[in-house]
Amino acid sequence: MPHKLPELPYPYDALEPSIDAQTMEIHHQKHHGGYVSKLNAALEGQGALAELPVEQLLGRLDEVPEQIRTAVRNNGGGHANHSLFWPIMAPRGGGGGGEPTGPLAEAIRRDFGSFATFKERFTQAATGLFGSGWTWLGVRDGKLCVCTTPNQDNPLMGPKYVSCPCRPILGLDVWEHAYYLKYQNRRPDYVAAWWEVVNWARVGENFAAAGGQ
Ligand code: MN3
Repeated sequence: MPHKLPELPYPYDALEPSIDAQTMEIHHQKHHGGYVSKLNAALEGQGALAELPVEQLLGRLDEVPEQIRTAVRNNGGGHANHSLFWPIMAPRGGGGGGEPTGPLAEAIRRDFGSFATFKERFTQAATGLFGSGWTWLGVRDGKLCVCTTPNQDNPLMGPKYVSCPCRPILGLDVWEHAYYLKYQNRRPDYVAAWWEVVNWARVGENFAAAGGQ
């Protein structure tokens, strides 16, 4: 099986009270685990395609045979999205919350005016997204951008598949499975609590790896 469910970098209850332990466990084991096993099933017998790291696979969807392309798009996207999502969170007071520092903080000021303006735009995008999907902070043409994708689409899929082709460095899962047990229909409350567990050090590393400056 080429793709594996990554371990969480913290225990299931580490993000309480922003995200409850039961949601984290089901989300990681059942939802993310399901994407991984369905991706592996779709890629069976696909040779070199099956050996690609998932981020590269998403950038080469055109090369994926048509009969498995939707399965690879949905489940490969789900695997990549959640693999980015877990490490950009950390416990409150244990690396989570606060504001970014260093080059990322400077780039946010440059491209959005202030951290507060960025946070407001990202929050509006996340709460305004209809149905299931993701909100992203990404790097595109050397600039930061905020955008959304439906379903499990990932910005790395490129312009043929997504409206915001960029290198994502921060992602927020706004599928109901990410928050419904604790927040029910109150997505804005989930988004507000999520800011308290964003691991800005990790997002800064993603920014550097994406060539941001
Ligand atoms: Mn999810």
